[in-house]
Amino acid sequence: MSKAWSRQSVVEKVIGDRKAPAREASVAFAPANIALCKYWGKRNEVLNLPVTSSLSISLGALGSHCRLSPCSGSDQVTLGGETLEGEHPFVERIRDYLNLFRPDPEQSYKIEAINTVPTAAGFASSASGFAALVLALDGLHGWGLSLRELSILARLGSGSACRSLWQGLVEWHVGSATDGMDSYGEPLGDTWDELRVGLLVLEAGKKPIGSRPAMKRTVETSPGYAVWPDRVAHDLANLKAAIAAKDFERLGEAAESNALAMHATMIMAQPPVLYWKAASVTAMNDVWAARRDGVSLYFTMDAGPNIKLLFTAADEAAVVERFPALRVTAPALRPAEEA
Ligand code: 2P0
Repeated sequence: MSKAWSRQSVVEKVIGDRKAPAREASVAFAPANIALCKYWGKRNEVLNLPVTSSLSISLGALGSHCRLSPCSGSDQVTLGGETLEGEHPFVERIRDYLNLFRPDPEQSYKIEAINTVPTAAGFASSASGFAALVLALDGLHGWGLSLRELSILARLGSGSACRSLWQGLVEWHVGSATDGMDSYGEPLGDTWDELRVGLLVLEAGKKPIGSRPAMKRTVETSPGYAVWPDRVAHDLANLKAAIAAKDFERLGEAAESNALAMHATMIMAQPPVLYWKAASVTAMNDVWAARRDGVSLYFTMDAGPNIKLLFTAADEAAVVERFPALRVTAPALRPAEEA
């Protein structure tokens, strides 16, 4: 039988015996990312190893800033300048993650995080948050790890965080190793300056179920999940071909269809998972109406009621006219190393 890897043993394998003295503080930023081909389902829940590969686009300046410094007593976490109580679920999740990295058990950290993604509106911040935290840890401890190694560590905090180490288009390779050493993000060489992502905030309330339990329930109970790996293989190939050819319609069709297929697997779970609100369905119909009117506009949707619009610079004015509240980002200008 193959060894069941713990997160701690993976961290030890990645960091090895790098032991530089901790610096006084370290700051880092990581962008949020939106998947064009979704990550939905794990083959290993401890290491956040996915059932399939996925492909995302990072959101430029929208993401998480993190300042990390050693402190005494217990860990201290501030978010947007406000101190979070020790029992806050976010603090518990960060503390649990930091336990993997403390040079000695007495070492505590002060984490000052600022999100520039609209978290209250249900846009994912765990991806950029864990990616920024792992970058800050690397800076604080002077490990000098590669972005690929940091991607593996970020995945242990939140799966989609492994795609947030880079700007631009990023593929998360599914991998097959039991320790997950071949399951990390990698930026595509391609850039696409004209691509735009619009964030459409429809509902700011709390979600009925978090994406982690929703994903698990889908894998365990949805008969629709059986078709998901084949759909991903098909959509991923289409997306890559579309990106290589700068064929926006092909990209939009593949991304929209992939998001709907993911939601179809959830709707077939028992009990069903339905994140859509009336406003979500209205927005989908508005997107399809725009397409009938000749605007090249597509949507994608994650584990929440909000919609992300995909279009190109050529249609930006027409899209904003139809969706005046849209927050537009130009996310894929160049790979992160050059940004
Ligand atoms: C994605 N989502 O590819 C998909 C689409 C939500 C819908 O990645 O349990 O917060 O921490 O690995 O990364 C959300 O899942 O889940 C997500 P964990 P994560 O963006």
